[in-house]
Amino acid sequence: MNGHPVEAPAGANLLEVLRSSGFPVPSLCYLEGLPGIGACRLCLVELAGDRRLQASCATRVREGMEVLTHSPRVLEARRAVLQLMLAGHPNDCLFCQRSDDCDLQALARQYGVRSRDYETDLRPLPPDPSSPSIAYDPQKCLLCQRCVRTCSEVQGVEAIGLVRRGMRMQVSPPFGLDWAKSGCTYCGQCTLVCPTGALTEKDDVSRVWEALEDPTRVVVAQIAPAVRVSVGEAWARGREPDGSGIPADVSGRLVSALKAVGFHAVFDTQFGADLTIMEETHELLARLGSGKELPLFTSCCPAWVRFVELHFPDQVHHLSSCRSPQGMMGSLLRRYYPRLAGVDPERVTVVSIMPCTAKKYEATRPELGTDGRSDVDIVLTTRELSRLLRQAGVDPGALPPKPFDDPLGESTGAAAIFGASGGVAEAALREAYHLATGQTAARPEFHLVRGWDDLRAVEFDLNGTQVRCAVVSGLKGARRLLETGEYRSYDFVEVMACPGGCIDGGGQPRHTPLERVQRRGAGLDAIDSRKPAHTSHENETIQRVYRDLLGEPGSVEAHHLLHTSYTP
Ligand code: HC1
Ligand code: SF4
Repeated sequence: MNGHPVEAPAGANLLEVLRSSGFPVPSLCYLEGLPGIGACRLCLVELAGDRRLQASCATRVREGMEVLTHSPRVLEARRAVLQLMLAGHPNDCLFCQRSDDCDLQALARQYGVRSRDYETDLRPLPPDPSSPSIAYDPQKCLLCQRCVRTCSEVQGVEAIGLVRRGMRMQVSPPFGLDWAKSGCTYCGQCTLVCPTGALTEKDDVSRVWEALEDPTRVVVAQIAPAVRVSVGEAWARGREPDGSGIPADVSGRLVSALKAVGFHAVFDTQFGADLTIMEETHELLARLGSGKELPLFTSCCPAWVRFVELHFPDQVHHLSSCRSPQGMMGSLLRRYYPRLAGVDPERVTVVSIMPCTAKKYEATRPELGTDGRSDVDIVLTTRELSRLLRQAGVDPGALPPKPFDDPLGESTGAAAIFGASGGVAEAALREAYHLATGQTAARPEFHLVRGWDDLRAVEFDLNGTQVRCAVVSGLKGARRLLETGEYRSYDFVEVMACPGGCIDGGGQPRHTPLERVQRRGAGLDAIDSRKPAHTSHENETIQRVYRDLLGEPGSVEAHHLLHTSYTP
């Protein structure tokens, strides 16, 4: 490799071998873990004895091969490829959402492409604004197919593909359907891999500014579990408290920052997660008792709920009737918080800060509001939160932490782990054990449901009641579970649409290697360990809300405010 001897297993992917040998060959189409398809032509290399340059992502290593990764021919070819990509690309980088982290822009800079050498007409393709979560601008699309392959080969959803030919080729759902009418679940994994501004979260930052600037509005925020271990990556790197590389919990700094931006109060979605566990565990034990509608499917991931509704409508009765923690919090912020704070509920604007694009869609669903009205007004992803704070000129890393506002800011460790795959199941098992035995003991074996493979199945004995649990991470595994009928072997099934759970949600910072996703998960476990309580009923505010408002888990009022139903 460039004159250096390198050892690699025969048949290994050449691009991977080059990258791990210190030659970071560029690519805009390659996806780690999937076969290379040589679509973007940027990973071209020169092979001794071969007249043509070869795409390294689609080349296998063989004994004795001699590879040049930056010969004059290679560099000229890469510049030409970039020039051709830019020729058909809109010239609006200054205004593009990806302006600060566009892979195409970074490569143009790296290869010294400083002028537009070819002019062509832009492709006559309008954007698709139909999805409440994801925006697609075909003019910015390089047809690299990362999104298409992520949707089909990683997620098993197959909602999008390449359609038409020539200048009119674009990514689209089949039959010219809108994204909103397609099989897209809004998980947003496509927005994590898009190299340009073609696929992005729907940007709602300006709606937050409008609310903050309106003196009649009382603007309150809730922050999801997974955001506090990812958003600080930009400003907390190297400042982790114990040097372990485990991300610090930056929720206190976020509370300070949001207050500085103008939010009236900042609450914790983890309170909603504890409440979800109270309701969902009650529902699980009721279904186990009656033997009906088992298994119970978790319902806090809106992309999974939509996946079941669109792709397996005859299974919707398995979904828990519980709204998600975001939804339960929304309901309380509309009805309980105004009563405590003495404000007119009509004046409250609820903003959720989520690691997730699908939560935008969830907030618009009439089934997940109360009396036909949405309980969450605006959802910002982690990426939009960073933009909001940048626009405001607020540096959370420099602010002293503040606690969440009372009383909907209290949470147990069980709520923190919601953000990683298996966390909802582990939290529910802790509570179910308490309900079955009256004890609140640490049960380390419940941790067995956590992990990184796409399906984990574990059986537990809860005081004589056997509970067969399955935890699925990623929709590809979920499809397999439902298609094969394997789901019938379980009593309780947790599915999170994003591989690894919300810590690598579709609204999280991009370019995250698995190792950093795993550190985010370790960050949530560290929060769980530091909390004085690890089981949801130990949350004293939860007990107070049941006394003041709801009665008991599963009550009529709890159903009115915290549950929903889905129709096939
Ligand atoms: Fe999630 Fe959840 S864990 S779904 O990923 O149940 O988004 O973090 O907020 O609602 O709590 C997301 C995360 C989040 C909900 C909780
Ligand atoms: Fe959203 Fe989390 Fe579901 Fe991903 S796993 S779609 S981030 S709720």
